[in-house]
Amino acid sequence: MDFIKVTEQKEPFVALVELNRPKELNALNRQLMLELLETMQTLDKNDNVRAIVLTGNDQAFAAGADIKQMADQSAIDMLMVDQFSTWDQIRKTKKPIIAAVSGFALGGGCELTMMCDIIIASETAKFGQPEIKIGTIPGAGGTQRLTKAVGKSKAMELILTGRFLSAEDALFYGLVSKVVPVEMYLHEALQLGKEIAQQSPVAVQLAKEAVNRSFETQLDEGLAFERKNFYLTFASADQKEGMKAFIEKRKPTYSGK
Ligand code: DAK
Repeated sequence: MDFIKVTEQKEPFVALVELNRPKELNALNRQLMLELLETMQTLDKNDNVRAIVLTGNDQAFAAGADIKQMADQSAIDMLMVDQFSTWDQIRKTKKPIIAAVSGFALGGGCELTMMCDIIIASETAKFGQPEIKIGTIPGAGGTQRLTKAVGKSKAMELILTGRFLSAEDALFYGLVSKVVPVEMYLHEALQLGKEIAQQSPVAVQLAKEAVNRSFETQLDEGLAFERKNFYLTFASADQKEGMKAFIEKRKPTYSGK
């Protein structure tokens, strides 16, 4: 792997995935996205990993898809080669992903943070969809996910002007769940990952699916989906262990079965 670094932290099972193309502000070229997809698919299958933290560096989470690689492409090239399908597949990762964001999270970088499940930001984080400034529009979910996260008026303002959203404003509008000093964002995200990793992996996966379903369905259908996943947790040893441990006043030990 040239552009992705993975570190597994044992007890309790959090994997740290770092985007590693610092000179280009982690611009997301094809190779990096393929490596990221392969990494996510491998971690998804690894029983020792129960939560994933995805980060860049203090200066940039990612400044977008690689403009130099895209500039001369034709619409038909993009349609037929379907090189962007990696983005859709990364979204299918079943384990929880926490984005730890500092510096630029722009264009595809911002869209990648929104494909994650939780965003923790440093005070220096800058979110934006500046594609309009280079004559195009968001292509990996920005018009949809940013609108759902911050509301229509703010999303329109950001997408039609290319302005950046500060960490403080991102918190105000509900795009991120916490803002901390730059020295702390990674630690904060890893701590959150550890807390999630202590829960039943079966329940975590079913809960993630159910929350995500709320973006795709009407309320009735979403509620029915949630109900089925709730019932399904009762087929797990973890649910039996969790409730038994509560009654016996001890900490549960989850097997992920
Ligand atoms: N692509 C390629 N290189 C980039 C880059 C990018 N997005 N962003 C930065 N770099 C490179 C710069 O070219 C420069 O390289 P050298 O010239 O030194 O070789 C180096 O990183 C440092 O950047 P700057 O010198 O520009 O640094 P500054 O601090 O002055 O400015 C900046 C930082 C982030 C404000 C600026 O670099 C910038 O505006 N970057 C571009 C931001 C942007 O427009 N992002 C959106 C790109 S379009 C899709 C999936 C994804 C997408 C579309 C479809 N499908 C699934 C269909 C995504 C599209 C996009 O993201």
